[in-house]
Amino acid sequence: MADIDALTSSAYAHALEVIASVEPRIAEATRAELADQRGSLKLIASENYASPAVLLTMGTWFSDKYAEGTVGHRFYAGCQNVDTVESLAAEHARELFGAEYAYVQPHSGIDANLVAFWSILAHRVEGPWLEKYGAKNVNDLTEADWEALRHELGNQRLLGMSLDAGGHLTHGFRPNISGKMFHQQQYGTDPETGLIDYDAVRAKAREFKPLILVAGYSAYPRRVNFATMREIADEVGATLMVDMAHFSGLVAGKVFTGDEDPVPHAHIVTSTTHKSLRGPRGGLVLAQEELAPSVDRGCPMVLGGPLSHVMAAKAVAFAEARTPEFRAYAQQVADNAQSLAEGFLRRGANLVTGGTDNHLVLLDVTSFGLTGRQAESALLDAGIVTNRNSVPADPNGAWYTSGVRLGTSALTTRGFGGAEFERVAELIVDVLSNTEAGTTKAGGPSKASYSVADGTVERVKAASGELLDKHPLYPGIDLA
Ligand code: DSN
Repeated sequence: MADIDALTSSAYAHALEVIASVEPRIAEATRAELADQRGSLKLIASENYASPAVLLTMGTWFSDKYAEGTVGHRFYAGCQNVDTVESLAAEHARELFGAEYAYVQPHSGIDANLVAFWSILAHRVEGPWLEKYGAKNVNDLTEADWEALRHELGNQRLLGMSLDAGGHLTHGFRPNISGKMFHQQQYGTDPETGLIDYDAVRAKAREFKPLILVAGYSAYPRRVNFATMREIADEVGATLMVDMAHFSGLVAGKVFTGDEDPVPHAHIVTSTTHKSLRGPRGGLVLAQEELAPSVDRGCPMVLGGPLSHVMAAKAVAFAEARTPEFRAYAQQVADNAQSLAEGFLRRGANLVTGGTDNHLVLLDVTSFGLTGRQAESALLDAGIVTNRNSVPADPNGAWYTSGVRLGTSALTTRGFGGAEFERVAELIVDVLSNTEAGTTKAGGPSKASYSVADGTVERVKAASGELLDKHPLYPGIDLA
């Protein structure tokens, strides 16, 4: 059996030499990035560490091939090997998630959502319209009919979770294209519990009658009942679209099953592939059979040419996610989030919804007298990488915010368990309780400046260094 660590180490050492022969500063920045990632506590809930096999798959000549279209139906010649890659990635995705159809071309989560929006519009609005006019495609319509169809396509409704309740920008947030291309309304969470109130979602859906009901989140620390969401969608004639970008690893790893697994319940499911799923950066759409023909038009309808090297890496990552080891990993991600939350609660910190049952924790930092921005910066000084995040009805808005979002996917990949996450909570509370908000030049309270008490950064860095040394990142890669 080959020594995979030795091969990986040698592959990267040689690759960096080749890069340095052309642009040494890029080779240097690449080395520095590995050192930074190795030396910090990465708690950004949307990040992870892909395996060397996934990373290496992205660095090949598949990058050089154009392949617009779909498997066996390309706008370019010579796509036989891309067809192999795309078919394999789609097959793995279908089997991993038990989906009827998988589309692996989206370059990102936002692209995946755009493909889903357009495929729903094509299926629900454009298709019936063309049928009414006996037309095969829009080129067969008169100019006046085309104008009317465009009006109809641009006049549809979308109901999604609001950004400050934990939804994503692309779920109808007004400044995002999704909030401009649809008439949108948003559902929030219960002001007391911070949880989704399904009766309130139902009431809003009955009143608003959306074409698309979007479920899923990027900063909601709880599970969602997708069976109930589907009931609501069916009741009002909506298409249920679930964006599982954040928790697709927990779906793949069978932590979320039954009503918590979106795939059997939603008409269409979108995801990224690099968050809890631990693959390359990219997007994915899973759909029920009836939507497959319109999803298949994603490129060139919405997307540029597929990134064949990334589709290849998706195939490798999906193969990894089908193993028992990945299931154990996914369960550990959820268990570790519990340990992190309990560590905070034991120290009197406030968590949105009072805890978690997925991979993320949303810490409300107002009790420390800080904004999210101050907390994020102070933590970074101490080598703890997080991102500030709004809390529901956030008084500090989306820029300064009142929260910090923390996820367990990346450090679980490094091998952190419950005891380590309990210690991480202790270190974060140590930093925040030793940080003071600053003042503006005019002497008023600042939302950005802060000061950390002497000795805190050194103390916390030393403690986190011990944790990181016990669980090295990419131990097989030695670039010395
Ligand atoms: N940037 C991703 C996140 O952090 O959740 C979503 O777009």
